[in-house]
Amino acid sequence: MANNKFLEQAWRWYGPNDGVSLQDVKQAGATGIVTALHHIPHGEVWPVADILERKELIEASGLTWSVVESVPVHEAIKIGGEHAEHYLNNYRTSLRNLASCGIKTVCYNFMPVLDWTRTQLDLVMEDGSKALYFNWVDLAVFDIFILERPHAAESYPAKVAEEAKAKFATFTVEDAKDLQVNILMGIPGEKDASLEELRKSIAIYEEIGHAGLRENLKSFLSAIADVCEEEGVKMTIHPDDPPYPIFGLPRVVSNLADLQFILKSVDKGFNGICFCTGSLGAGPSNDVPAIFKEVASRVNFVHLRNVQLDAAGNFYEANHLEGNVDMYAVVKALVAENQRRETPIPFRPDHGHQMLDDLNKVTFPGYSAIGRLRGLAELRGLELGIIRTV
Ligand code: CS2
Ligand code: MN
Repeated sequence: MANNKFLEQAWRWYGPNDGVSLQDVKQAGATGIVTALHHIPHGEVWPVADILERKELIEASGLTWSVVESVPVHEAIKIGGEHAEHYLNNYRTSLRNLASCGIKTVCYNFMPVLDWTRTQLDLVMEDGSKALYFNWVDLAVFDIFILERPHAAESYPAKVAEEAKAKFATFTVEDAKDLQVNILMGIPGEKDASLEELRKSIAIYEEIGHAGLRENLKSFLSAIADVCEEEGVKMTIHPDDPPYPIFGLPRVVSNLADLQFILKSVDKGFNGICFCTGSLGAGPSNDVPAIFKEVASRVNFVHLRNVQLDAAGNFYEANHLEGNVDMYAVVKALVAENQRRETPIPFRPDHGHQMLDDLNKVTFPGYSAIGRLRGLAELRGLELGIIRTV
């Protein structure tokens, strides 16, 4: 059979407060909107009226709300225990409400306390554009000297701990503040974590550990299974970013073994994956195209992004077709999977460089318009090339 089905091109939009308008999104050529009701505190029910209002706004621009990213999983669910039940019920209600409005693909993550973590948000590239960056020494500076986590220094290679000590000695108060802000930064429009909250959570998760967090993820999936099956909701879990433990917090969505464990733990179609190439690609031993092929049938949403790693495991976010992830191989496998689907798989350019006119604007880190527009344009060209030549 000839390849003739195209992926759905999507774009993350943070809602009416996003500096990138829906018209901008149309000009970028995307048709699907990925958004969330960021104004609703984590764990509260998403009311039908709010969902419909957002949906109508999107549709009035001729676009479609194709994926919710994310319905956040409240910390009480991740840590389990007495308050989990209440938030599980709320989550179920939010899913039902979304489904009743026809919105049925939902992204979420199961990272303790922090969403993605970077140490610098404006690393200057050779061409003058700016990228997000993760550096182990900076992470250790924060962990050992700002967060002051007990025994933190022992969890780093001696060389990293030494360099962190030397680096912190040169830090001004402002440097320390900037690093803290970068590391604790949350999703735009949502609240950032605080040092105190992070310290408390670290102690709680120490008790829970890797096995406990896996168990709590399984309980979450089991609790929403009937709602998802009845309503036709597809859940897509986003990988850990970066895909290894930081600050001693457990990670359960970091590699192929984790993904396979999750899919098997509740082995039903609703339990799927948001395949984020940049998050998985930051793991030095993750072969991203190979992982995709193993789990392809359960991938219902895709983030395409690239990372450039160095020998120490530090990484910056590279242009979409550059870096360590073989994007050609990923998109080729994705195109093949998409031919087997009735509805196109949505993908979005996940982050882009701050570049051109966006350098003069205040933008959400990773989510300026022009860098993502470049990424989307390159990716759709790659897809077309693959489709026309295979
Ligand atoms: C996103 C994540 O910007 C990003 O890196 O991919 O923040 C993602 O939205 C969440 O982890 C999914 O819950
Ligand atoms: Mn992602």
